[in-house]
Amino acid sequence: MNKQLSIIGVPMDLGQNRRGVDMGPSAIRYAGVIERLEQLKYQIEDLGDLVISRPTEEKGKKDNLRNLDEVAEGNITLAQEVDKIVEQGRFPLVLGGDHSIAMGTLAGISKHYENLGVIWYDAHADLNSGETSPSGNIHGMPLAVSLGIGHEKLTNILDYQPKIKPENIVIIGARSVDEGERELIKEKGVKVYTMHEVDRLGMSEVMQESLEYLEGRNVDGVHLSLDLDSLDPEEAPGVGTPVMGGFSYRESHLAMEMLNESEKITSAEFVEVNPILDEKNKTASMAVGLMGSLLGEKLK
Ligand code: Z70
Ligand code: MN
Ligand code: MN
Ligand code: MN
Repeated sequence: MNKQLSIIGVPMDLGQNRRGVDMGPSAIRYAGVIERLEQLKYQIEDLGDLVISRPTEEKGKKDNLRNLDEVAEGNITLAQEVDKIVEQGRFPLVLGGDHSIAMGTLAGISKHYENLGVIWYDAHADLNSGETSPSGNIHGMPLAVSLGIGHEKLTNILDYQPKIKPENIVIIGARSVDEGERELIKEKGVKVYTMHEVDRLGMSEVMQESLEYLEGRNVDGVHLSLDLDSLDPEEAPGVGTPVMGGFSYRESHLAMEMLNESEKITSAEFVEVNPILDEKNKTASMAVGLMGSLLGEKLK
């Protein structure tokens, strides 16, 4: 693992319509992320939180894209910062914020790779566009946008597209997928382990297969995009969009440990922590626990 790590917080909540997820970076910091990773001998550069424009009222939903201009603007800023981090040979760790920020993160990272792989650990597929979205929430669109599908203001962040190839993606934990997303998954051949498949195979097998799959694709880096709503809301209630039947903290730990052992992960983001809906900051604490495992915490 690259021991030079840069942390950046993105207080973005305009990609959906429940306030509070903009406080995610503060909650994760409060849960001790820096101290936790310092113990693992990382040399940490804390870049603080980005300034995200914060309209207090909705800025319209033209083309079924809520707050399009503000979300695009914030993601361009994030993309530029992440670009610099990777340029300097450092590992970017991005703290969300709603999942719309994955568009900016991937834009900044993928420039530096020929064939980036992505693990999308989420209850959702985030493969909507303005045309297919039931909500108009851009946090349900970042994976499609990264494939070059969606509004030009989003797909063309940092002036190139697409950011990733559909066959270089593995979605793990999907259990709430919209009709348009289902069609796109089929059409593009995106690899998906639904919750049903994780239950049948077990997390260990799913992670092993996922890593082998990406290796077979000859990826030259793997980005982990982890939406905390992948976890069960009984355990992690502090998320914007709770969906019953999620992962346990324990099996998610196993997933993170296996990713660490693979030595394939080159960047990561943890998103959708909403402290307003949380209980005693436990969702943010779980995020920090999972980061610890991903980045090499071991019991022996
Ligand atoms: C739904 C939509 C979503 C995250 C919810 C939900 C999408 N598919 N994504 N929470 N992170 O509105 O597009
Ligand atoms: Mn998501
Ligand atoms: Mn989700
Ligand atoms: Mn959400």
